[in-house]
Amino acid sequence: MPEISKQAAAAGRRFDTVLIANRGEIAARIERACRDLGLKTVAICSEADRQAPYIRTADGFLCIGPSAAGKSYLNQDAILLAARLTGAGAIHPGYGFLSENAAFADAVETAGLVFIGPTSSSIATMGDKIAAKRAMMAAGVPCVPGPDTALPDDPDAIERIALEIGYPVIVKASGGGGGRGMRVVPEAGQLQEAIALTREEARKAFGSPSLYMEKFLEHPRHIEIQVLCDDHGNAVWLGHRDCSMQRRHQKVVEEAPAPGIAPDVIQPVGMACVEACRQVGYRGVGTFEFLYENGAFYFIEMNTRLQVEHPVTEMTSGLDIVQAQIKAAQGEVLDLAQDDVACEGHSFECRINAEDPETFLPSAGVITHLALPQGPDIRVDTHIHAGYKVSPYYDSLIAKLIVHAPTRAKAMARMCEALAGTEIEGIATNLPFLKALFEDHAFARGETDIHYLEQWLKLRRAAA
Ligand code: MV4
Repeated sequence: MPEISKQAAAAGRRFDTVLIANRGEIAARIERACRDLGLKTVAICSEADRQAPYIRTADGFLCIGPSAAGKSYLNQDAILLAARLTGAGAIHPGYGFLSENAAFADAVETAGLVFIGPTSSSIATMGDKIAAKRAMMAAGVPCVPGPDTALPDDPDAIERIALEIGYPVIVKASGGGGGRGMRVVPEAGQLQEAIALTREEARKAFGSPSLYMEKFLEHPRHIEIQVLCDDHGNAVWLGHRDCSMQRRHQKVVEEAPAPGIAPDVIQPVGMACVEACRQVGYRGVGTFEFLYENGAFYFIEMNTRLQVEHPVTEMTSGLDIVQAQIKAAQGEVLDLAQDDVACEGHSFECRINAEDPETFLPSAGVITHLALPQGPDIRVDTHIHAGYKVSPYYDSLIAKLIVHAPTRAKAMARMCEALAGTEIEGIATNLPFLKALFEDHAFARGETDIHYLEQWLKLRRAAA
């Protein structure tokens, strides 16, 4: 694009007020980033969230509907109307809710507002897992063995693809992701039934029967690469995170960097991610998810949103990822080259959930007593306070405890301190379980994979 029209395009993306289309800790986090950038904020809320602290501290707020998310945080028309009524020029979707909804991003831009995220077409491409894989293979990002095309209908042709990959294979819905719509096939005898079942599920859940097939990796770690891009072809990667500590596809502990990965192993993968961003014209922040097994990386999905665990990367990189995301949405040129990115030390994040530590059932109610840890290199991202009422309507994340230290061992010790300094009464939380996990020796040695936490919980239950 010639320089003049580039500037014109950028000018068209300026805004001075951001509507925050989310709730909880991330609404508070986004509000902070806007304030730091000198932008005004409009908070929206459901009836259940009227008393939340970030509602009071925003420059304006609007209650847009009842407690059920479907009638408030997922109500696109209500959010667009709220933006119009309050004069907001941009909408930040946070994570979850409408953050990866291509139709919403399109509706926001069609209404003449800025969607703080990538283009609707980037969201749609990455939401279609086959299209995403094809784009990644084209850019030289290492992918899991298997075709980057949809499975044919012919059972014999499907069988040949599985044989070529080699059992065990995994069948995934193109419209799925995050653990939804997939099935492991250990051997040929179970292939056709698995295809039929997954196809039907995909048709119902995602409105498309399109499936693809990959080699099933049995003991991988989940490692992801954070990228940051502008609208002018500039892109950088901000290091990597290990998110293997998860239960039922819900991450519990994240860390940066991923332990035990040599710089010369991760470096080409990071560069390939950056190249992929340039090729697809990606804008803003994004995350490339990989499985890592026996020293090799395999791309599985790209997340086109700001992620829950972005703080561990902020701690190691020293960058404010949310501010950078907003500036990219404004059409600003990235003020950072790859050589300027220097990740230092080690960071952990614990997700504190309002849930029963044994049964994991959500726990709602009033927080009667709260003490949060503080000190250098301890960060708490939260919206809760003593007297806050935890609602049963939304996910159970109530706070994120984040620490930073020069080494992984020191960061673990600091997290133990931070957990010891956290007191939450009135509702059940997973604090006892997080404390026990940070005493675990295999975790301390970095010897984990995506199945570790669930096995650890099983053993713990058996011992109790
Ligand atoms: C896989 C896999 C093994 N092999 N793909 C689950 C969530 C979705 N993002 C992809 N997932 C997986 N894909 C192949 N070829 C294992 C998983 C998987 C997983 C991945 C990341 C984190 C946790 C997980 C838990 C179970 C299964």
